Amino acid sequence: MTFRLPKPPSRAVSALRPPAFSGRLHDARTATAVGRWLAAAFGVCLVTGLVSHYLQHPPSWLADRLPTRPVWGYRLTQGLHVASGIAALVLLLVKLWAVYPRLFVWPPVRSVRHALERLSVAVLVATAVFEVVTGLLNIVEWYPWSFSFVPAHFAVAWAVTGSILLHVAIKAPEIRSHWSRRSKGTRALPAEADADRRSLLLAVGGAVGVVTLTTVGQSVTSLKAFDLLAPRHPDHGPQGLPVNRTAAAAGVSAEGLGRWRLEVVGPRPYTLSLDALRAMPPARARLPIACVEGWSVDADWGGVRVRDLVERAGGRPGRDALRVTSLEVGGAYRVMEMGAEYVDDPLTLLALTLNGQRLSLDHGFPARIIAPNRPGVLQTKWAHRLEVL
Ligand SMILES: Nc1nc2c(c(=O)[nH]1)N[C@H]1C(S)=C(S)[C@@H](COP(=O)(O)O)O[C@H]1N2
Ligand SMILES: [Mo]
Repeated sequence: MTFRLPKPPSRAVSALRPPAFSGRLHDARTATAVGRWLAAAFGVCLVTGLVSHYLQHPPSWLADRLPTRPVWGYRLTQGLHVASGIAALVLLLVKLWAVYPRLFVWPPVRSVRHALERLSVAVLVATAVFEVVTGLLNIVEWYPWSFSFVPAHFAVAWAVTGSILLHVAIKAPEIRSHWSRRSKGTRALPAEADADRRSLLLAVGGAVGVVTLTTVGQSVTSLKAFDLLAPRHPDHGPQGLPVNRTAAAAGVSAEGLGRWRLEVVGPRPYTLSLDALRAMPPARARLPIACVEGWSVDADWGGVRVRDLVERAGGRPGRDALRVTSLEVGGAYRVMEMGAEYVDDPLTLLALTLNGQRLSLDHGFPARIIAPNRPGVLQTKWAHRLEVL
């Protein structure tokens, strides 16, 4: 591959001329080959991102009808979301490298149509980079910006989707002629570059494979030995489980917990001490914590069925929703609501133990919520008040 500098300008105007690119891989066939994998990664990201969004913020008609099975559903979709997002990062860099010489097309604008096309590509690049970069920084919990991650990432997802669809529509003739094993039609390309292209695509596939293998162990625990690059390791944390927000960060301290009482508000409100709660009919469940940031781990939880607590307060499991409030002082996850389907599920617990031990303070002592097929952010720790709605 060669990169030729522009010839010395003979006249003033040619000083403005762009560099000449003679690299054989900066062509439409490479762009198509990488682009379709990138589009597939973005497609998986969109679908799994929507699942995550609607599990967290269901519209009212869906609020009491979310599926609580399979219990590992969110673990799968969110694991895919983060893995496909990480793969998209690699693919996006290669795609941008393949097409960047087009930044220098001359003249920069040929017609109104051409100007609009270039504008649509600018929007596509900006929104795609925004999604991948904000997603990546979110999984390492670094927020070097002032906007709120979730609404921004959600809104821009639609802008990327629209830009991709528009781009595919505009480029449809080129995509079609370079899709199959040999480029066809009037824009057929010389075959010499094919060997180089095969090497490039092999390297890209290898890079995606390595990046995936060294991060996916954060959610696919059978591959945890290879989890070298992900921000979390499934085993690292108290009681064999990572912690996103510690008790200290949430402003919850061990002092004062001696006076802790569970308050249950409903037609027949009551309060329970921790000992009284421990004396209730015990229940167990093996369920994952599946964090929106992509890590997830299965654990054995023991405690009391939320259904039993609601029934005792005169609530109607299967009909009534529930609001759970944490001891946490501030924070976006202090108050959580769950629909009737989760309240009713026998696997939804107010957990008191984790893997056979009393919950540690960082995992939500004295009591936390654990429910099947729910995003980790809704598995409220340090619960102290349940309100039947
Ligand atoms: N009160 C409260 N509960 C919370 C959180 C929080 O910030 N505050 N974080 C949630 C998030 S994002 C996750 S992934 C799980 C993690 O639970 P763990 O720390 O026990 O592993 O707790 C959830 N429960
Ligand atoms: Mo989380």
